[in-house]
Amino acid sequence: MTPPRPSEITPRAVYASRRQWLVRAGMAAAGAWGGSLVPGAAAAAPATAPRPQRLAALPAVASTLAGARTDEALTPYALVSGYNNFYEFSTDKEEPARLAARMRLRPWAVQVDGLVAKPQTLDIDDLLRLAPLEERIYRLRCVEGWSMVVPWIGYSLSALIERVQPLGSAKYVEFHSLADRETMPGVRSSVLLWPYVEGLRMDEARHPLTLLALGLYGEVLPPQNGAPVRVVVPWKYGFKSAKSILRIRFVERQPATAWNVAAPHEYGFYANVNPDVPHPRWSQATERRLGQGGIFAPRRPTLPFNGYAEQVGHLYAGMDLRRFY
Ligand SMILES: Nc1nc2c(c(=O)[nH]1)N[C@H]1C(S)=C(S)[C@@H](COP(=O)(O)O)O[C@H]1N2
Ligand SMILES: [Mo]
Repeated sequence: MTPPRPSEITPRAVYASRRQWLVRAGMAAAGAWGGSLVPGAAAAAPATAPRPQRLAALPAVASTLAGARTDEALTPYALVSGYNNFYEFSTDKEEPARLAARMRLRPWAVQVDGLVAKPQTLDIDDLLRLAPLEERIYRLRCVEGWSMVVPWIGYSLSALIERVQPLGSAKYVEFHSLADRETMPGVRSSVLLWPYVEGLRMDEARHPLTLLALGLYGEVLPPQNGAPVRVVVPWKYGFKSAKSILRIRFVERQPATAWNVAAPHEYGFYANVNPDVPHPRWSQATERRLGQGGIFAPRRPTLPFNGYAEQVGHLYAGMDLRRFY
């Protein structure tokens, strides 16, 4: 008998109880869910009710990395998976949850190439086996002024980077998302150039907090959150965290990234969360935490580097963060 491939392992009984605990812990701390906050999401089941459909369980150990835990309340699963930015499907927040169900997630392979000694193509089973899966609770701050707290599952992108052995000439990493006209209606619109491309400087990509995410809340990623594999860069605005990645390319020059190309004066390449640098059309000084208190709840102050300054501030020593926004 051959051992099951990692993607086939679904020890539900073991993990379900833990997941329920996670959900309950989040809800208890979050208090009553402000249904008025996200009108469309109100149609979805509240996070306390059992979800009719469970995704495959993805066991992980709690990360011990500095910055990967928080006492803050988790954003309820219903909001994490019901209020999404995924422009390949729609510019609406509630539609991706419905439309992304059409995505074809298998087979899926990520091409890792460019300036590396060992270019390779890794399928999802390869990625699930590449390093031990950790649960990391990160804040995600959208440039639009809302934030959430998510128990992601994955491992440091650096594990994959070590595997392909970048050449000295590799200074940046590019992430290319799926752009499938058959299943993604938004790709027919010209709101962005497709595929969605994001990028990081090499030291940012290698920082241990930069997560290659394969799941959340104890399960594989819901399609609308960027299944089957995405990055999560917690100190940057959410748009840096590219979803549904097909290619990771190591390059010499700073990549042309989707939002930077679409509106260079509004969205910089670095996109570090910075309360002192307003977006040209609105302040970035405060944010609204999804699921907490509705639209009348006081906004909370946004922290430099989204609260991860201690871990990542040194990456930008000497840089003018008003110029490199
Ligand atoms: N491919 C792709 N990646 C993407 C986006 C997108 O539209 N397409 N939206 C970004 C933005 S603006 C945010 S805030 C986060 C939202 O992630 P979530 O839906 O899991 O909360 O995904 C980012 N990654
Ligand atoms: Mo965003």
